[in-house]
Amino acid sequence: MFSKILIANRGEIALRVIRACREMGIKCVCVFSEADRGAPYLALADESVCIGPPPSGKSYLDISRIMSAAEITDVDAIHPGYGFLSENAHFAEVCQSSGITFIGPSPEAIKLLGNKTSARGVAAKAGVPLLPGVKENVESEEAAIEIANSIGYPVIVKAAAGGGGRGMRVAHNEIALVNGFLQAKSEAGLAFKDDSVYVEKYLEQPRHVEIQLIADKHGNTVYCGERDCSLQRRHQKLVEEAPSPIMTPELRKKMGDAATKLAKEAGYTTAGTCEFLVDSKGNFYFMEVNTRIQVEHPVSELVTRTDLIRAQILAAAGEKLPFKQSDVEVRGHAIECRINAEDPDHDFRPCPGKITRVFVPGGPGVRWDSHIEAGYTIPSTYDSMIGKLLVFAPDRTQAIARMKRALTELRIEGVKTTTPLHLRIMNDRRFIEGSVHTSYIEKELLAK
Ligand code: MV4
Repeated sequence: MFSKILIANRGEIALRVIRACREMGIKCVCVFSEADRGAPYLALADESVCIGPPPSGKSYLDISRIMSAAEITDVDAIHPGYGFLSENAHFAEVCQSSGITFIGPSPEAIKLLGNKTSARGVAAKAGVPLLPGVKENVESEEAAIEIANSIGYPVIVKAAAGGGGRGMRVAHNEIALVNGFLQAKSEAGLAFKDDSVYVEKYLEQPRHVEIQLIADKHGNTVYCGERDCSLQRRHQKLVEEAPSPIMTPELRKKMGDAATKLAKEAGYTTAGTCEFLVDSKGNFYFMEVNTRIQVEHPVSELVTRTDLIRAQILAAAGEKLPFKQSDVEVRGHAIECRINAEDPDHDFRPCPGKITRVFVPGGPGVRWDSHIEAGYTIPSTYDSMIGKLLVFAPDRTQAIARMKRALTELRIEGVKTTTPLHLRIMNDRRFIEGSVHTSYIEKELLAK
């Protein structure tokens, strides 16, 4: 097992990894930028090292600064958290060649699954359902039109190197397709330095359901149920829950087996997520693979009674998974609300600044994953998520009641937060019914 891990991240996920390390008896080093100097979570690490100025390009995204900190502190492994360098194959390679374990999949698996076109190839080989479309990238407007004519409109043009909704265009007819094709291509070229795009059937009002995977280096791959992340705004998730309100044991097994096969086909190890779009009839289609631990992993931890960060570290260290598929049972219901320092009344503009007062909810079935405290100043340099409020209850109805209670207890003063919007969602008829889709927040709830 590792004796010391460097955490190449900040905020709540850095704290989540510190907590896992402490419980596992592993020492940990936290790197920080000038903007995070003095942040309270740093005191909980065994060591902390300043790696540069606030801009992430000169700190949390600077591979040479992080590797220097790793060498100075003599760590065995690096945990990348989410965002920043977590899905950077080059960083995973640098770690490998420096003799430091990257706590994540191999550089080859990151590359293979990071590109949507090659990931679709892996999915096809593993027999995972794909939306109608073609296997290869689409090179011309004429080729795009030909595909659209054969699969029928609407279609979607997606950047092969994309993710999180960038470089995407929906087309309901030929004119929109030609424009969308050129726009997606130029957006992708600028954003990812790779302008390849592909075309597939556009699914209207789908749900976003993702399968949590964990795999060791001995060929054991296990899925830990699913999360429903349909409630998003501009591709930023707001609320996640497990199980999905539309799930049945049969569908879970089908989706879980499909994701497991895909992971095995890719030689995947450690923690990852296979994302699917699900239509109103319960048909599911491969969307993409996230080769990192995700923000919303705690909802899966709660319903499967696992510690995914611990399992991820064990797997990276070459140990066998501490559980097998038959040990993983989905029980109860978990909901997560992302608490962002944003003003929902002013187009969700970020509200960095000093938090003057905090009251953290507690009581039965409440979990608060956050690095904030009263007196903490939220830097303006990074994302605005300041905490994740989670509840766990025997069923969905009780989980919603518990979340309403916890949101009412939560007090964060000094900055605006998304808490009132979450209360509105918890009281929304369509959310309560479980009948939302991926455009619900933008097209319906916020449009009201
Ligand atoms: C789609 C889709 C409908 N049909 N693909 C958005 C993020 C990117 N990973 C893929 N996305 C979508 N792909 C087909 N063929 C709808 C979306 C989509 C979406 C998906 C999940 C969660 C929120 C979303 C919001 C808008 C569009």
